[in-house]
Amino acid sequence: HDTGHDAGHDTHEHGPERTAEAFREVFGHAPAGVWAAPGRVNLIGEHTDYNDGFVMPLALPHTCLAAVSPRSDGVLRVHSGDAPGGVVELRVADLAPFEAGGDRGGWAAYPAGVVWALAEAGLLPGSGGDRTAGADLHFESTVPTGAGLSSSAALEVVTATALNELYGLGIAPQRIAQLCQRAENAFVGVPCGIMDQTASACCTEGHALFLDARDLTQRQVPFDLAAEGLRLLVVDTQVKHELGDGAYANRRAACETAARALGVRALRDVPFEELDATLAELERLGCDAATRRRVRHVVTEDRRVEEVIERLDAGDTRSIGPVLTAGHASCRDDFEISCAELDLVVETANAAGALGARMTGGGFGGSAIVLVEEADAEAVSKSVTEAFGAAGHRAPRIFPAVPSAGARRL
Ligand code: GAF
Repeated sequence: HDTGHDAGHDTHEHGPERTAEAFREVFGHAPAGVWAAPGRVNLIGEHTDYNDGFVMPLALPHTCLAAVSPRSDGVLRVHSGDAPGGVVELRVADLAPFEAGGDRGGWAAYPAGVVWALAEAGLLPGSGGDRTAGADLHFESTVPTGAGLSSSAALEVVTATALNELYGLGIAPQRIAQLCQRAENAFVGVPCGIMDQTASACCTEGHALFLDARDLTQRQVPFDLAAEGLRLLVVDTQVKHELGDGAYANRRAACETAARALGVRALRDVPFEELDATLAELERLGCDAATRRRVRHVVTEDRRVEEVIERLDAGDTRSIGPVLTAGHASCRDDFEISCAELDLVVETANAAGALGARMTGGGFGGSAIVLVEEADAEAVSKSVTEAFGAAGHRAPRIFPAVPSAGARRL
């Protein structure tokens, strides 16, 4: 199912009943319920979240499902229908962050990290001293992995959402996202921002989510593409370049260094109108050219998010196309996080009549998004697939990004 024009495998073939049944087969008893949390694409606002800036993701119909039952013996048992290795059994009291540079423990580190973060925050029953809360969890995901579509955030958020409800913790969705980010930063050891977890926890059907990553205020922005005869395609290049992980931390460090040099809390505090003066000041301060390009990306990208919102608010959805493409150029030339495959998607799609296109997510492979007239979707997809063939790349997976619901019980 991983070549050509893929339908996207957004629906779990046998639904929550199948996931519950698989849970029963693995653990020998029925789950208390089944929860879902989606993957995401980001419409605009890349590498702005950890600069306290703006992002605008939307949830995909692709979800991670979790069948879950609580335990009262402090034991955590996790099992994945998508990964080999059987049941991983851990004691909640023994959970500890992985050593820097060490083995991150594979997929199980994500749900384990969430349980650790809940315990660390004193939210798990018994987590004060005698930790008694535990859980059995079985996961099945349709979020493509390694495709920059936030399969890990979906895994984290579905875990937190299920435990929140099972233990009656009363944690609001945005706080769930923060706990999941804490798990990923401190337990798994990935220095991500807050966007992906927020998208998975807080998105709603038919909307893109505008998030201010500083004060965490949100706005659901109507984004009903079908009603306007438009389509947003996801093009999963199916490549993941090795330098990705280190480069993310490196870009983040460059942004933080520049903010410190400028004496601001984060690059969010550099007004777009003062960009040129700021870049000149950074040069005077001895800041290298690459770092100055990183700053230019972040400041112009925040402005592009505002521009996209203004255009959507004005009901002018088609006009966001060139803003998306400008965002790609900035990711490619200033932030330097694109790659040949992503550039090829954007160039080919635009040449074939798309309204705009850009890479989405962290970069160095993964996925691009393409905004097209519904009538042109087939032709544009075909052009991209053919261009990949001609360039000797593996065929991409192409499917529509239908703005879908955030985490929920099924
Ligand atoms: C990854 C991170 F997890 C996000 O926090 C964000 O920084 C994104 O890359 C880039 O916009 O998905």
